Amino acid sequence: MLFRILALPATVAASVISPRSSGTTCENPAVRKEWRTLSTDERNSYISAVKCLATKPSMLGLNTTLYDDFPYVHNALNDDIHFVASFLPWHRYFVHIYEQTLKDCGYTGVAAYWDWTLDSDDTSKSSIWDPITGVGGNGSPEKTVQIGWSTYKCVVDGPFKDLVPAYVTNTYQPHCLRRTFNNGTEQIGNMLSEAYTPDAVAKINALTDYVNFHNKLEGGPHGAIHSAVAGDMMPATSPNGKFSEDPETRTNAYGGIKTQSRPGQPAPAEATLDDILPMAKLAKDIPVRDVMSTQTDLLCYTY
Ligand SMILES: [Cu+2]
Repeated sequence: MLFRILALPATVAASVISPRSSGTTCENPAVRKEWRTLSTDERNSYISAVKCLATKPSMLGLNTTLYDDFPYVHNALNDDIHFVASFLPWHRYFVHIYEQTLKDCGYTGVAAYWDWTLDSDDTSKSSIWDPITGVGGNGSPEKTVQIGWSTYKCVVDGPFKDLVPAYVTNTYQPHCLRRTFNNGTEQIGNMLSEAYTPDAVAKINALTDYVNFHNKLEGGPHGAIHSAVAGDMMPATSPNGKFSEDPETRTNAYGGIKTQSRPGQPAPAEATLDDILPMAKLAKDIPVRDVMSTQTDLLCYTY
């Protein structure tokens, strides 16, 4: 998925807003699985469904594929959904829509995620990059693509080596799937893993203030993994948004800035649970409060 590093906004005090009095239930939540715990059949089924998306027409009326709708919408809304309060609920809903769309393409399994902490000892050697059991490896210097002024390395092995993503921005620009493992330098090194060791992530999960939690998560492990894999990032879901260790008090903890803060502009409004998550026609726009719990009819999943 496309990602651009943005400046962190000034921290704004969190407000805890009264919870939703909801009658919805979720009797049989889907249990999302870490990639390595999927069986061979489950992995193959997931990969086939992702490839299937790339054979179906856009649901947005674009001339590109259903697969491309996701990076397209993510990029189109980039400034509305990053470094703002709605970062977590928006991405939670986005992953849900992605999961539903995979099901429409024949996937019968649960959403898969990659637990980065398991690989933080040596991320570049992770089995997630295996050409057979994973999603293929680092880009190769043998096959590159020129985009603008830059040259990028293409993924040449694994199930997505022939994928042709259409967008880098929102302009049609078909290209190979790109990855350039890095440590913030020319070196692969430890791929910025200090930001997503089990210890680093546990410290963030222990934060009880929503704004602090969200800023540290987005700016820390989330930003590090995007930067360290680089290129187009990987077409898999991720386990962001797990702020549920203490559901009684934390499920409806929400607050912070509604829009990005910009120098010279008035201070952004305070975010509320009634704010609408824009989905740019990918799905229905819904209020933040509808995705604060994963145990509802709408989402109905757990980890
Ligand atoms: Cu994003």
